Amino acid sequence: MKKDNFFITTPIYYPSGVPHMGHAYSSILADVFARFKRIDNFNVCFLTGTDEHGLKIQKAAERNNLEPSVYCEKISKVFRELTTTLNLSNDDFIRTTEKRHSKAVNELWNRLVESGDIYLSKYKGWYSVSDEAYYNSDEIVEKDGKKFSTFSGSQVEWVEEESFFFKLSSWEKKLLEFYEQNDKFILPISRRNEVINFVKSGLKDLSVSRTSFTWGIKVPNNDKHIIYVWLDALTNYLSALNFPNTNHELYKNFWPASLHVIGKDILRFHAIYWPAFLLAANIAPPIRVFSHGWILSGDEKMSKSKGNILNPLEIIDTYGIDELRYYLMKEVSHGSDGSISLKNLEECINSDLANNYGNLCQRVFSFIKNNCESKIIKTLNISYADKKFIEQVNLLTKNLKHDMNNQDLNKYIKSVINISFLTNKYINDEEPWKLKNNNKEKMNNILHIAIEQIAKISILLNPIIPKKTLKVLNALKIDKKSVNLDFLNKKNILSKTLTIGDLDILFKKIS
Ligand code: ME8
Repeated sequence: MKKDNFFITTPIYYPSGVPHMGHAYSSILADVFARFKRIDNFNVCFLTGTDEHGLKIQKAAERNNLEPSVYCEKISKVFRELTTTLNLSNDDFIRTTEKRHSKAVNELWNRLVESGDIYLSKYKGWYSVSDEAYYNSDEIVEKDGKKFSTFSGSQVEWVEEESFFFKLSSWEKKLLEFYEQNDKFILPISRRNEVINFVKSGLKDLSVSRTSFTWGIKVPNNDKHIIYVWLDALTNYLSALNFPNTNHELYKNFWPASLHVIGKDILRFHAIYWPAFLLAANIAPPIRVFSHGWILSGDEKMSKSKGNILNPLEIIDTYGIDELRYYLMKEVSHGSDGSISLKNLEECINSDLANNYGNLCQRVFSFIKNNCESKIIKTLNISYADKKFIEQVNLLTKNLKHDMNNQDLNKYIKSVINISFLTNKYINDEEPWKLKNNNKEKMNNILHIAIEQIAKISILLNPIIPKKTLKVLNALKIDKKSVNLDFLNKKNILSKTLTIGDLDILFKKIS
């Protein structure tokens, strides 16, 4: 059967400092969606990478006394290593300093020139190097003689220079029509409304080249101008698919992108500029932009400039990668901001992983090992209590695909962990240990029903905690190929006669 294609991306990261929890969060979130689509039998392409041009990076290189290319090589490697540390399943890692990328950017630029959407003029206004963004005067506040963006809090500087402009203003109406026709182009809905209101308030033409520095892609046939880093960076989503070779398999299979996962700070670029560039260049816009909130430390965005970073690497060393992945996905509400702390992390590991899912696996596996020589056979029909339990589980699995397909991961996790809770309860209520001497058949049945749920829960949690769930699935002799969602169509996963392997402690309780 031919699989449907799904192209999912993370933002490409600025290699301007060490990776922090915000980066980890954005990447893991996209990874969970990518892994889910794979077990839902989609042909997935998952892309991440580094955004290496522009003044921000040039300045970071200067601070480190390195040539920008040498600096980028070094820091991009750190981000590439992060993909392994976070156990990301990305299929590609793109760098905007690669040739395949500049080729695509050049082509996009030329198309915009040909369509008459680019003209030469002069930019006079505010610019934030830290955001690589232009701001209107009504988005600026003054504090201690310095100017800041009200949107991001970053310092801005006044810029006056010759610049090419993109006719963004002429795309206002078409963008509004596009949002109207594609009502799930921007999720969550609150962000969609924000974007629509911003566009309705009027769009100004966008400066898309700079002349005051050199680190970037040159405007074709013009050595003086460097292409605006956001026009450059956004194009990575196309260059990874071999654009402008639109006959290439990757491009044919995966464009338009199914899902760009991004933070709310870069929503304007993805939900306004990006579709406008693409529409102007006669390229289909992506299907969806999902904008997540910020990870906060206390009440503030976690960021290097604010010095309030929880280091993901240290947390992984102490608690484990699956533990961090689960915590970030469960605790941070994906549409809005979320505050994280070590205390909450430990509570979450104990309550959901150690006491709930981990305990369920451990108690059932060790019971079967100790009382049934690791072998169980299901012979009886299901009882009324079994039926009731299974119905409850089915109710909880009913909307799981829908939740994931709407990026409602919080709801998804809540349902799955509830199945684990119910399975623990089922065992408590059914008390298989009391049947050891007088009704082995019934005891086998109960254990089989419980372990079938463990298999289901492990598959459902696999996109979030891939390492630990694979341990359980291996012990159940479920091979990688069989880790998929086919069981949601009412199929049982395990055979009636079952021999299980050993399972070590999955999650240590933190005291
Ligand atoms: O924006 N909480 O790169 P970046 C949650 N190069 N997410 C956070 C965060 C926080 N505290 N801090 C950062 C860029 N992020 C551009 C992207 S794409 C064509 C170019 C998220 O390294 C942020 O929202 O500054 C963004 O989605 C991602 O990390 C990369 O941020």
